[in-house]
Amino acid sequence: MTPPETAAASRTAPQSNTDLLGLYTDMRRVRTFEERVGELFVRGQSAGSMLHLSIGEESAAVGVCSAMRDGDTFTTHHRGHGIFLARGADPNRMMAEIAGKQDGYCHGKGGSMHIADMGLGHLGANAIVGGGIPAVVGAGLVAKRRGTGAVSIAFFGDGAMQQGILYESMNMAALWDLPVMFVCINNQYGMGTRVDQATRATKFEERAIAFGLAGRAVDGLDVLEVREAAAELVDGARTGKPAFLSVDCYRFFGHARKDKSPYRTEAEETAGRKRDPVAHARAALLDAGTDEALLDRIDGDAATEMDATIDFAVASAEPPLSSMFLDVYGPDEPMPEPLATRIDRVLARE
Ligand SMILES: Cc1ncc(C[n+]2csc(CCOP(=O)(O)OP(=O)(O)O)c2C)c(N)n1
Ligand SMILES: [Mg+2]
Repeated sequence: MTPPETAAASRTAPQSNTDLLGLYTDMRRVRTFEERVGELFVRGQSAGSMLHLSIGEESAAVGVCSAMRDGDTFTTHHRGHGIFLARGADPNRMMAEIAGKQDGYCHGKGGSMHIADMGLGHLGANAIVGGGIPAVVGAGLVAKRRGTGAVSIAFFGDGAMQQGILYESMNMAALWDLPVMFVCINNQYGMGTRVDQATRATKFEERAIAFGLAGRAVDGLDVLEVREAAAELVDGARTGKPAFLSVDCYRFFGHARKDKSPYRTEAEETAGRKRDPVAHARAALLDAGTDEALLDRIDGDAATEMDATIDFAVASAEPPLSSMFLDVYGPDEPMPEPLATRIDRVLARE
């Protein structure tokens, strides 16, 4: 086995964690972060009421992101905290964003579902199902024309498999040989609709192959399997062979925090939650002789790190009202007149 990586090392360079211990560390950080997001919600400190946790889907985020490199870009769907974290996001700034605070990635104006950061290649989370997909085609076209060698990856859920924009995007990516990859995180549900109630054709990779892409499906229980397939497909995409990967997993909890999943049986949920990629990696590490105390330390480090994100987010200031229109319009757009000034002007006219 390769030498153990520390949690600190994984924070600065998560994409270099090719060994199972590194992948486990990153998955544990994602899991713990999401648990803390749930806590922030229960405390009434999150901005808005819609929070979508990626618990159960950590192997998709960490496995795929471990195959990306600096300069690559990506978009996510509404369940994208884990993906951004796996790409190296600062969890404090993420939690502050989810709390709608000034220190967040978008100064609290994006919130959970609209986090973006060009510095880390995050072109934006998107609350519209399939909405983030076409942006990676544009990013792939730019990368190809400029010869940057970058790949652009769209992460989305199984619900987006029924959206027309995906097929327009896959067609164009294939036609123009773009360095683009499409990653479907198939957590078996789109809100309360099970995937086999949404479509007859559940072998999603076959649809991508029909459009001329390299298409694979993997079991998200095993992060190494995800990583291996992702590495091969990302490498291919980098040389102009666009790709599609479907990662099979289970959404452990409701669609959003208020959804108690009345449409699922307890037996189904119990069986689904046994498909736990974090527990699976831990068991594999123990089987391979990894010291349990080391794993406990990794878990403890993640808990300490993510506990602190709540304190950070709560202590962060609200964005001032005067900043309402900042970062919202393009740099060349004229700033709209503040509402208060407009009201004063209208009242003064009467
Ligand atoms: C175009 C569009 N239609 C409907 C919705 C409402 N909606 C929000 S999330 C969601 C389900 C998405 O399921 P999936 O893509 O599988 O992602 P998951 O929530 O499972 O991660 C729906 C229908 C939306 N946001 N956008
Ligand atoms: Mg889904």
